[in-house]
Amino acid sequence: MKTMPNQIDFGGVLVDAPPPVQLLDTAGNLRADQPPMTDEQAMEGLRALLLGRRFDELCILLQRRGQMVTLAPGIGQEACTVGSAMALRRDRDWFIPQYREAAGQLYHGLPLVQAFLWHMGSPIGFAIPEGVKMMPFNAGVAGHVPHAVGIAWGLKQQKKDGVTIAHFGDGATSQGDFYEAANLAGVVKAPVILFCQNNEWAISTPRSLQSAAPTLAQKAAAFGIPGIQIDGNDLFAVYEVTRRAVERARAGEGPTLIEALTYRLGIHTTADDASRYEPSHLKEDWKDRDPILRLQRHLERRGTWNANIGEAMEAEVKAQLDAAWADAQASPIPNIGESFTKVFAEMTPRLREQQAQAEGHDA
Ligand SMILES: Cc1ncc(C[n+]2csc(CCOP(=O)(O)OP(=O)(O)O)c2C)c(N)n1
Repeated sequence: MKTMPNQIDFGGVLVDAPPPVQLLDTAGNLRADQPPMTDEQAMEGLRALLLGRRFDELCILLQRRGQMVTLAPGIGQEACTVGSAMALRRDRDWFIPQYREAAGQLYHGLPLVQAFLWHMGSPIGFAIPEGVKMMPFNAGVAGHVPHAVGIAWGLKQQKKDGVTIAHFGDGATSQGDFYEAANLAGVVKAPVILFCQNNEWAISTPRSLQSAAPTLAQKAAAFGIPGIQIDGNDLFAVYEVTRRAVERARAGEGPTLIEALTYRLGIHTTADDASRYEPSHLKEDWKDRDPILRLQRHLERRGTWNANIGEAMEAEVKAQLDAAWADAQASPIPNIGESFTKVFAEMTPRLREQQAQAEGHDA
């Protein structure tokens, strides 16, 4: 069925979805005839949201105790990463994170113990296991977007059927790397999804000072690719719109820019004190739009979720986190020189030099 740009086709029923696309309202009411996934999938999504949330909360506590390095939690933004990861195939589609995407990375196959290890600064955490289609997180804002486009273009050249997705923030859309990568992606029709989590802040820079463009999605017009604004706290909207973007990419139609409207409910990083610049009422205003609450409300109405089921899920997630944290603590503390060995498949002369310097001897 031919759909208009702002319509979504659910089993033959066309739903008007003016931007931002929203399929679940904040009360958990479905704004379409049918949900885009089964209740079973939605429960799996809910569990992934919860795992991401509890992982981030635990890591903040561990960082405060001095057991972890500076980290960037994704609290409040989990639907963006989990919903988009649910639209990928783990065995061939690549998830390329910025630095706040743990929830989606765990869903896409990153072992939990590794997620703990990377926050402990261990190079073991950054060595993505064979078969997991993912890059380690990247602290340089937008620095990974060219890689996502490059991998996608490479897959296309090799006639492989995979796509890539790059996650980044509103601030990243002001970076040269973003423009250069998105422009090339449009020209070569790279099978890539450019997923912007507009969480309203780039550390202390509010969205209003980031760009004079009314939406970030409209930047897509300059690259000759579609841009769509969605409700990033709505797991269903994120899943469905990403799924369609992935389908387009697989069909050879090229990239899509998705701007997901969300909010940073937590801190920028553990090195940040948001109370110095963020009006406190904003977080309060957004709390009711929490992606976890919204999905629970929806599933409760369908008879799939209730407080008891919620408690059991919490207990299961906690046990999973406790076990992985115990494994991470038991992991050997690597020698500082090992930090240099996982950068490329083969170490370059410059890396060898840096490794020797760090270890305190001549190369
Ligand atoms: C290239 C680069 N410039 C500056 C920084 C410092 N920095 C770290 S996070 C950040 C804000 C990024 O904001 P945004 O892209 O909106 O993502 P968010 O952190 O909100 O997820 C900045 C400026 C950096 N890490 N990399």
